[in-house]
Amino acid sequence: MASKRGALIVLEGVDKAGKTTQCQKLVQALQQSGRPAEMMRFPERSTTIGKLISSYLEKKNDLEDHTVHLLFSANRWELVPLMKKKLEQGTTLVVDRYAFSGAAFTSAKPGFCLDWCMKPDVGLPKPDLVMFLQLSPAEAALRGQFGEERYETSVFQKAVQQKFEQLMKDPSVNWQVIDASKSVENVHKDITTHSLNTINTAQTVPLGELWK
Ligand code: ADP
Ligand code: 2DT
Repeated sequence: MASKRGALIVLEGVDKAGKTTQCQKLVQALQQSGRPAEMMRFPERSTTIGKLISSYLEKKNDLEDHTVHLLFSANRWELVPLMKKKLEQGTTLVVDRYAFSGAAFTSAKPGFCLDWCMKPDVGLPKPDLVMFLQLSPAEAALRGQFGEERYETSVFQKAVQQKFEQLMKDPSVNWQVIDASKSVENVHKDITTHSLNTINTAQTVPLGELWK
């Protein structure tokens, strides 16, 4: 019998919602309970494409908006073979941002529509679960100042939040909204419950294709 595949689990949300904190805690909890799991993040800044994106985000270079959008997508596509291999080997992948951030951030810029922004990511491995960490701008502000990178302003983050809300209306994606205003431990409990259910069901269904 073929071995059981891992689940593709994505955490999304606006800046400071707790995505990185929760991805790390989830991977640790899964590993401690004997389930193979690894964390990934997008953008993955270590590749050649990722380095271009990183210097754009750090405002060290300027890139035309369509171009950088396609680079973010290419940065996901270049990791697809590795993702598929790990999933097939039974490793659950916990991913900090994915195509949803791609579509939400670019479509929050003037002159872009959500539909165009989704197109380059059509056919990517479809997450078995996407958890959206919901946090109001006021609560996010309590978690500290915005950093120095591109997009880190409250006006832009509000526009991004609205785009995420549009994306969450799509019933072809398994969205779960998580109340990210709770304590780190309580958010972790909610995320773990959803993830364990997903890991069990993913074993019996093939990996899907996103937005197809
Ligand atoms: P993101 O990856 O979504 O930007 P982080 O995980 O980096 O968010 O967390 C942003 C900041 O908020 C960090 O200082 C982190 O320690 C803090 N934080 C994360 N989760 C919570 C929580 N549930 N309650 C309070 N502070 C939190
Ligand atoms: P962090 O590394 O702090 O998550 O910031 N982004 C991300 C896009 O504009 N498009 C994408 O496809 C992705 C994955 C979100 C990364 C910043 O890059 C934005 C914040």
